[in-house]
Amino acid sequence: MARKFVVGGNWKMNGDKKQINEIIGFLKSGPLNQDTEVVVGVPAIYLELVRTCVPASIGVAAQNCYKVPKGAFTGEISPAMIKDVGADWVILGHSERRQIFGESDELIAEKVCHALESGLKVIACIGETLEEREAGKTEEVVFRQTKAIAAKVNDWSNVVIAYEPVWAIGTGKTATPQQAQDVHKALRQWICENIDAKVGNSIRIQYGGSVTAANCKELASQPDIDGFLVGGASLKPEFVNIVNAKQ
Ligand code: G2H
Repeated sequence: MARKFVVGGNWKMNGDKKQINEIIGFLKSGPLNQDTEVVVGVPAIYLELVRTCVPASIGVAAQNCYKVPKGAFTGEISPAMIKDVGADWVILGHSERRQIFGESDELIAEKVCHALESGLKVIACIGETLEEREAGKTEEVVFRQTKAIAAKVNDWSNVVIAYEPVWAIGTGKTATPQQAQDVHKALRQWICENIDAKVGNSIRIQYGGSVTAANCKELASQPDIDGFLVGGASLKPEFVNIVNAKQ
């Protein structure tokens, strides 16, 4: 079965009610390609507001959650809470969580496992740093990050992987379509060989890292790129063009 193109907007720690209204405005005007699944990753405090205002066809994601349902974890939110306010996705393992907040492969895997068990869909982010790429370790790193998740997760049907090379995030330096395709293809093959061929062929792998209206079409034409996770450009009307990138 063909993999449905999926485009996520990761707003990160951006937006206030005024800006969110503007974003909702261009999402509603679209038009958005009906064959593409769209998800917006929203700061936790605005999840309920956004869920109430965006069309039901657009998924709403938290940008993080903890690995247990409730308890003495000051400042954290649980998948149960995300579901309680009507959101249905969570982005986990973003490189900013890994690098700034020190999240390990193991913690991310535990979060992915608990989020899935709680009924959320997960965008699980992986990707190498510039140092790792230059040392020829790109595949080793993305396979290791995926393997950590595979150690805890059996059912991958509600998982989307976002391959986001850290050197391309927010830097304006996009991976070339060929660089991205090479990693996506190698990762799919690794999943086929090490997890399950059915999972490898059906799992959607997004590319993330400085995706814009200007570079999205060529990236979208690559056979193993099944969508995008978009940061900066998801706050602007050009996000509509990125949603519509797949021809
Ligand atoms: C990568 C991406 C969204 P940007 O972090 O996850 O951000 O498009 O700003 O590079």
